[in-house]
Amino acid sequence: MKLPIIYSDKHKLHAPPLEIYDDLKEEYSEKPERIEAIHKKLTEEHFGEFISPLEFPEEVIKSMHHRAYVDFLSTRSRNLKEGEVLYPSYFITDTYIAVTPGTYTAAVESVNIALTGAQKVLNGEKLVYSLCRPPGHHAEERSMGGYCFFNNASIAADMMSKKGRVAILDIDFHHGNGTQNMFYERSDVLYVSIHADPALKYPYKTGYLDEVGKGIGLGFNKNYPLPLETGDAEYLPVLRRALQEVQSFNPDYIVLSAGFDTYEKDPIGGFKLTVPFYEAIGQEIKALNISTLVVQEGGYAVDALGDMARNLLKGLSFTS
Ligand code: Q9C
Ligand code: ZN
Repeated sequence: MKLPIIYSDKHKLHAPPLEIYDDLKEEYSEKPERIEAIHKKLTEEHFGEFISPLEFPEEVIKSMHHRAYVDFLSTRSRNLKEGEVLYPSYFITDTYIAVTPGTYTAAVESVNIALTGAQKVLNGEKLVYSLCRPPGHHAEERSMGGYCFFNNASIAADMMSKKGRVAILDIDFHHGNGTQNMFYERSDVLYVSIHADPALKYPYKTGYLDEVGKGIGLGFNKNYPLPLETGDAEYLPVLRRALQEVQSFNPDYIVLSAGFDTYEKDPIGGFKLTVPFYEAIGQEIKALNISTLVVQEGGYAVDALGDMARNLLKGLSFTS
């Protein structure tokens, strides 16, 4: 049985030229080539079967995002003329992110990719890869940020939570502030994240050890902030502890927010993980023997993304 990989080329509609950072304009790191590099590698290696996403009603997005934010993004994006770029000042948590005429369509498609994957896992697939772009884990209920518009993994996890217990494991280099916030006061979805110390790296405001959930959600949020320069050897025991946390929650499903910006040569990261190590990460997760939806988040070293994705999936695969 081939690994289902949910993919659409509509992400190319979102390709802002520049991001603004501390008053500097630089190339937009979150570019279409990222997903195309992964698509190309997995195609060449006949790794998995590419499947187009289904369409889901906008109301599903509005079940996790405030409708005023969704409507704002929809209107502002679609009212732009070709070639226009908007740097919004509302419903946003930082200065990097840019909106183009195709942004809303691409962001909705990214959610559809996650939801199509979620549905397949609910229907009994043990492993599905949702090749989402734009990424999602920095998107909060009423704000975009960190290259993210809608929180693909959270919307998928919420849908899956109606059928069973869901643990979200976030291994992107950055803390998933959006995902944490969305489930902070819930006990039916566990959020566990391993990421760079937010005192030093984006998103700065969240991702600290003492954020452990609130109210009924107390104890169902767990952060593992790590120092810069963290390598394979230091990462592995932390991953194992995080996975113990996941296992003791006894989930029916795992949603893996998979970022490859932990890679040693990532241009905006700061860890030192090597390309072969992503297979070990996959194997550790697979050892739990829990149905897993992999949702693509960050990762900006375009030339190595295909190899990292293949290695992670190889480690996660039950067949090979
Ligand atoms: N000039 C994700 O990985 N900082 N988002 C960029 C580069 C923003 C990353 C600074 C980091 C956001 C999904
Ligand atoms: Zn990231």
